[in-house]
Amino acid sequence: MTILVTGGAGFIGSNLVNFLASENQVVVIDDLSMGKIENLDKSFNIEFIKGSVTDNILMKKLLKEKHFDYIFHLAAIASVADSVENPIKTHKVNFDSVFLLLELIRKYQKSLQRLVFSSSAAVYGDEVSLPKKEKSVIRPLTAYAIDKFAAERFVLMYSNLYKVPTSVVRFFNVYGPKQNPSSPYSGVISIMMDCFLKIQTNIEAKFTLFGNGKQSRDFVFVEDVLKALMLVSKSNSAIGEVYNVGTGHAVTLLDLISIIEKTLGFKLPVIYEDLRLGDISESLADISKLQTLGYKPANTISRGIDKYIKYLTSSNGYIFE
Ligand code: UD2
Repeated sequence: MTILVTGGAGFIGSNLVNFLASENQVVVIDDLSMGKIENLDKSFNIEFIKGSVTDNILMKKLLKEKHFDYIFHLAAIASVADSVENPIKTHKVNFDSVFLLLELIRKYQKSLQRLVFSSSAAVYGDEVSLPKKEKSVIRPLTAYAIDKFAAERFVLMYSNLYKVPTSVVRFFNVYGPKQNPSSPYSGVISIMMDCFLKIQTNIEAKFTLFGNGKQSRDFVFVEDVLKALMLVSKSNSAIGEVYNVGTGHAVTLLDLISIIEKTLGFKLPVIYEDLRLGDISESLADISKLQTLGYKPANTISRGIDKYIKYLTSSNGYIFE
């Protein structure tokens, strides 16, 4: 198979690309704004193109010249805070690129088996009912969430009106190897792990906890996310459908810290600060729809943390199960 992964040098993208490259030809497009070329395995099956999904000329050339069996659109400005600061800039990446891709697929990719668009639990906003089902109230509160939801609707519309085979996944809090901890809005587990690595190498570091730590999230290990992506992309019944990707279990940040401390055998130094503006207190996915495709998350939070620590402390890289 020939597979295009946009944002393929980023966190979820690179894990997906390395996994797919064992048996497929994978083309990666990434502008390396957040991703890193080092995230990608050295493989003859991976072709890397440095460029932006917002570059109409580049995207047209790519979609016109190559034929893809599957496309995973993972390129995005992932930081909600960036979308609040720069809504026009983030709109170009998080919405316009999706629209452009859909049009190019409609014109040039007649044999595409699936486009999987990655959306986010952010579309649910601050509506309090839990767990979130795909049919729960949508209340997107930021440019990021509105762009994701609008793009979702276009992706589904192209399936309904033009018979482009598409599916949408809504990621909850994904964590695991290759997540970049460089921004304060990076995934909280990557920031904790960065702290841990510094302490291990005798660099002073403290973890800043926003709020009292009782807020909870549905943290899903990237390996389970890859399984979800495979199931959604391969299943005919997933065409024109939206799926939550989580575990169906939530943990509080305080519980998370004690799980990490137990695994590491030492305390994480914590500084408490005020809750972030707009922070939601609880998030939890209802994954029953994804389960109908055969999804079964294999990693509890303890197991995922354990694997993540093994990855960080091993020089041999990480082999997915
Ligand atoms: C996640 C998504 C975001 C959006 C949102 C929708 C990630 C990385 N972000 O934001 O894109 O979809 O869900 O609801 O998946 N925290 C700390 N210290 C830190 C960093 C974070 O205490 O150094 C707290 C933070 O205030 C929050 C929790 O940890 O209560 C999780 O933060 P996050 O940034 O990992 O993810 P979240 O749920 O805010």
